[in-house]
Amino acid sequence: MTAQHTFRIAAIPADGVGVEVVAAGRAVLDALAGASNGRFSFAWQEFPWGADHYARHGRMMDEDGLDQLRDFDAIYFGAVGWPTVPDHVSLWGLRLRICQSFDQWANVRPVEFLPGIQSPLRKADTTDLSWVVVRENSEGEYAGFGGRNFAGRDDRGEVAVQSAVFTEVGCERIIRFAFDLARTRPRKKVSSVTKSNAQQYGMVLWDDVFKRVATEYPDVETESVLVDAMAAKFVLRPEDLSVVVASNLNADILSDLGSALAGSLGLAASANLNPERRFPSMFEPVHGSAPDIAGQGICNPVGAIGSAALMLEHLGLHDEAKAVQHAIEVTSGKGIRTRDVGGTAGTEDVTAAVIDHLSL
Ligand code: GGG
Repeated sequence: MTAQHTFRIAAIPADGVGVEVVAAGRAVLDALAGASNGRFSFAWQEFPWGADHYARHGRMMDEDGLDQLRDFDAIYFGAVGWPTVPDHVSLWGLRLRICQSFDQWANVRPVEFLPGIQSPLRKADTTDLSWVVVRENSEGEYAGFGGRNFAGRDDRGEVAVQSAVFTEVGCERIIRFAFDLARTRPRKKVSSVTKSNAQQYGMVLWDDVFKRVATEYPDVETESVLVDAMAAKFVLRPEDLSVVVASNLNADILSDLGSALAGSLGLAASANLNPERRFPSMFEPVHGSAPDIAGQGICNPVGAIGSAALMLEHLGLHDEAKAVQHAIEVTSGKGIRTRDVGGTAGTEDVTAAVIDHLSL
């Protein structure tokens, strides 16, 4: 990085608690920049897209929104979804449009257990647990192929078809990504998850590619597990996990389970990566817009702040990323927690505590 580097970041708070948690993450990043003695800064541009934009313009983002985003160093996203817009319209109109158009094919979702936070797992100490769910983020069950109103053969009423698409290239790149990630972790292991006993085409292709790629990584342990068995394993043998790679839908479900086991969905961070860096990558908490608690100042900002740490890693600010993660751990260890994880602190209290505990 050259001296006084300015990173151009597009902020898309979008809906509900997305607005509060993006403000929290920005405050942490701006505090870091302020303490960097001019070494780096963030030039933010905020995009007011989401359900309100839909109400005014009939679309979740500007028509040329992708062009507006293309040249940013990264995108920092909040959450999408609001009761006034059908969920499939808001999701496809914003989050998925960005992920798929910018070929952010690797969605990395760490499952981290923080000090002082009660896990529903029946283990005396969970702070030694840590695994990463790698979600295929460009195809599979989210390929968007299908339709409604097919004529049924008998008296079953309307018929809808939703096709999953698995390509050899798509499977291979995400599986290789998982193996490369496993090599950077203390436990070098990849668990591949499918439902290939029932999904006999796409997921058998995935299994075949997994077996082939595994031969190139003899130093990495492997297992192939059906998704139902993997859900049980998350609960019963989480210490046996390191990198879990799965299709778009299966990984989405498993990562929610993982973050609930770690204490709350509000804790989980994620990175939607375009590993080739042809397009900007996007960083966002795993959680959605939580309309039931939006605007009350009580939502958990940790998932969004952790996502800001993942963004710092991506931008090459490795020490700063570690500092943010450390500050999150100190804050939760000191009992400064929102109510979803048993505390009484508000969103801004937790954010201020993380900023106070940043040490570089
Ligand atoms: N910050 C993540 C988010 O907004 N998620 C909303 C959602 O409904 N996601 C479903 C999905 O992407 O599969």
